[in-house]
Amino acid sequence: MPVLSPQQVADFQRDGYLLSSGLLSADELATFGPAVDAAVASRTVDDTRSLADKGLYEQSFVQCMRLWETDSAVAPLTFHPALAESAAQLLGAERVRLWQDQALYKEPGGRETDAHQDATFWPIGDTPLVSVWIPLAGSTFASGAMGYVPGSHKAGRLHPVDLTYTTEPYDILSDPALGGSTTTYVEAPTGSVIWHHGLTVHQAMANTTDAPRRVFTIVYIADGYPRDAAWPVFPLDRDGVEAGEPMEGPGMPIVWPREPGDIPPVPEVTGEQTGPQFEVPQ
Ligand SMILES: O=C(O)CCC(=O)C(=O)O
Repeated sequence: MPVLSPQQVADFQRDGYLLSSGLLSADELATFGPAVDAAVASRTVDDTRSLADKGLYEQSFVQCMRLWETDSAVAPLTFHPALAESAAQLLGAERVRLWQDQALYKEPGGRETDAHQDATFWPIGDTPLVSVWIPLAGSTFASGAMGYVPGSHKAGRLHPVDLTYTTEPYDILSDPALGGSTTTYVEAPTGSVIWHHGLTVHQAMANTTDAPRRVFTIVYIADGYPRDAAWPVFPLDRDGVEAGEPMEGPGMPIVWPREPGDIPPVPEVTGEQTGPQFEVPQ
């Protein structure tokens, strides 16, 4: 019995995003929330900078990647069967691989997340890609809700946005391909998650509350697609995947189908990637 209904899949295909509930139980949230908190605290223990001392990218969120590789209490969330099966439905794929997991904690006072498309950061060509955005205690307009330009995934790959401000970021919301469409912001009640297509233009509001907006995301790709180009990207380079070769390896394990509780071995070289996630291809 598929997890998502045909109507939910159709809504996702039309809009490029989908709010869904019932995939994570209250007990699971009560277990995974503190597990992700602990992982983020451990990864950031040496970072004593105030928000004001950080660059614009880091003022949007604290980003801790590939937590499944270092934190065994988080790994069952990364390989959560109902999430992985839902990803397979939305990707229209029989087999699905993990691209990455990450915590995105927007600190109190954290600025907005600038509008962008995810897939343009990576040399994956037209490989189907979908993300699930899991607010561990819900999200509100005040805490940093996500927003999506409905239907923007149909515009194809637009110019990548330099979220790190190494160069002036592309104003993707003004791209003619979006036809003037604007962002729809979505609050996610506790227990719900939001899916977005790899080409959906999305952004997030600032966190005006005095508590962090605690989010975990999992990014999935359909299995069986080749690397499209040689420009550097951590998961492919670590697993020695050359342009034209299938994207597979210990850092990109199959998440669906997979037996419940079967967590793959951690890749030999562990830890966070060295560069920023949102590296703009040169
Ligand atoms: O959580 C945010 O502020 C941004 C999330 C995002 O861009 C993503 O999940 O692709």
